[in-house]
Amino acid sequence: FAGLCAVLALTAATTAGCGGGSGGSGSTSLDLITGVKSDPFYITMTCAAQQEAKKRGVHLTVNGSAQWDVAVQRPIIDSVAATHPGGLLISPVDTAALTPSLQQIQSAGTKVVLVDTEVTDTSIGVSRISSDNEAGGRTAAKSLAQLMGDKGSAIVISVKPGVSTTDARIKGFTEEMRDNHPGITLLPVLYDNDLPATAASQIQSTLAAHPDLGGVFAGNTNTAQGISTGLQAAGKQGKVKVAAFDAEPDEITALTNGTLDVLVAQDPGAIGRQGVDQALAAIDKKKVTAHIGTDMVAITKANMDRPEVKKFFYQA
Ligand code: T6T
Repeated sequence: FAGLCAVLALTAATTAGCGGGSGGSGSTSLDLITGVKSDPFYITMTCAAQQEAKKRGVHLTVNGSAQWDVAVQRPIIDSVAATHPGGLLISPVDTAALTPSLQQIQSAGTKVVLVDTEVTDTSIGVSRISSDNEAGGRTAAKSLAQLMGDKGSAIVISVKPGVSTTDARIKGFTEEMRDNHPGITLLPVLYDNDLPATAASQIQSTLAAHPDLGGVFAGNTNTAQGISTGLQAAGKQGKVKVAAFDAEPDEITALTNGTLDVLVAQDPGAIGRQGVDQALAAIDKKKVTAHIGTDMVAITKANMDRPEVKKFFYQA
């Protein structure tokens, strides 16, 4: 996945892969720390943020964790704090463990904007920008239930407990199934630590224990990739129905070949653009919006060629 934009984004100052330059020569400096730097969701967010920073004439430095891990992201936050940026856009990988580091950078004067993921402490951040993940989880449940004819057993595989976005997706999914699709039995949720190989082996062991498995909800990109691989290895692609979050290139391929059935795509570009705008509004003492919800769309094989749907495909 390490596309040109991602590679260049690591160097922060030069970002030609995203359309030329990370920012202007103004004195305002912003930082962006994403969840996982090689994830197409965050690549798409980063490129849009860089374009917006350039348009607004500010410098944006980009960082991201190598994997979904508090121990990897915390030192990045702490080293950015030492540079005293005007604003920090961050996707924290945990709802609680990073709060002390974020409190520290915020109390030193940096305007913090939470992009995509959030922390539970509501005193952190001048603005929070994300999809309505709970609603996305409900959409996934409705689509999956329909594909399963409202009967059979299904499983959720997701990243880790303590991630605001994916926890909200699981909540929306399980509540929708419980309240409106009683014919579907949910197996206990499994967590893959954002590792496709783990998701692949989890789906294969689930199939071995429950050969009647009818449906899967994949909580994000890496999970969906692992589930696709696992179902293909077990010869179950197309037989077990899958609803997944996100729309990165491998997921689009899997939708085309019938391994995945529904993708709940987000608009990471809008999250990145609005993140820059909200941070600058806070720095300039202008009106800041505390919560911004961005669009989502459910993509299927039937609608994936429409331009209004294609614009949600992520870049890599
Ligand atoms: O689903 C996105 C993001 O919204 C989530 O917080 C973490 O996983 C992704 O980056 C996709 O891999």
